[in-house]
Amino acid sequence: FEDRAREIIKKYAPDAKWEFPRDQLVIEQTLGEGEFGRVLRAKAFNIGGLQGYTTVAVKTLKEDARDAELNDLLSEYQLLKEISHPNVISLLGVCTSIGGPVYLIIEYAEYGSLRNYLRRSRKLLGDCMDEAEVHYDEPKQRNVTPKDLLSFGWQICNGMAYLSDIKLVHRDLAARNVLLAENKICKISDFGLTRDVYEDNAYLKRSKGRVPVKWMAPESLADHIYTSKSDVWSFGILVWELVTLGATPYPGIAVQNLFHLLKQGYRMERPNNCSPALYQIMKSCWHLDPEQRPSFHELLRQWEKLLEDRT
Ligand code: ACK
Repeated sequence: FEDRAREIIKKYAPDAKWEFPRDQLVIEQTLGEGEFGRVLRAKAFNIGGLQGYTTVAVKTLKEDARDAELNDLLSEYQLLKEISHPNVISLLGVCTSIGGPVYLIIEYAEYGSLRNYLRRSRKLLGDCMDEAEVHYDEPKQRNVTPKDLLSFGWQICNGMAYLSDIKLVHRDLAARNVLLAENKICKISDFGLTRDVYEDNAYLKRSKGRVPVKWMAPESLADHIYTSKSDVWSFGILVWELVTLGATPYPGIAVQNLFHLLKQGYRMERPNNCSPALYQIMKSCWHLDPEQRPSFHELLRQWEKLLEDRT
């Protein structure tokens, strides 16, 4: 694998601008693991113009990863080099030199994935009604308000509007692929071609890789067509995840039946405590005809109206 890996790495011409010295990176712990990939927390010394040690996240491969996964990691690197937006995760550096594994160094998001954040806050809010009994691991986590949820939706929409402007189709927009950084800033992450599974079973195993069926537009399911309008469909599902504090979409429905149900016009109903205006936005993302769905820029305007109406 080492020799082949070198060949693959060479293809992605080393880019001195992004190369970071391995000896200035101190790995601290594993944040998450998939079948072939691993996300680590580390401290990087003098990275990206920042003085001293900065906490960063490092994406790398596990020992038994194959060429395909290395290709994916390096394609993600190529994509991230071109991207710069406050609501999209940013690349800080890369280690591709001989003498160690390939490391993709990205911004660290202190609250982790939005899905896990939402689910943690649900426990704090609902399951235990007696405040005194709640043990807060993370005091800053405490107050997730309806205003936060609206802010998350707006930020994600903002990041997606940028990605659609630069003609980048995400293909896997979901709360598990949005990270929450300091000051509750949403960062869209994990775009690329195929991706690894981390801890949840949202992906249906298929010969061509794994498919996040419940987030996918009908045209993606049927014909593998991916556009910014199929990302809009997934955004609608993500809004549903926000409102339900990280529930799994289409509860009780088997993924095998979903396509037919959608074709027949079935859509998820309005969740409890979701305003009719917000439900309207979600539903508009779930038009069978991609052309009829709003663009991310249109969604952004609608979202801003929603925010204005609240104040
Ligand atoms: O919810 P989590 O703790 O946040 O679990 C997942 C896990 O790694 C696998 O994806 C976490 N993770 C991924 N990227 C980052 C990052 N840039 N900063 C902090 N945590 C991250 C994610």
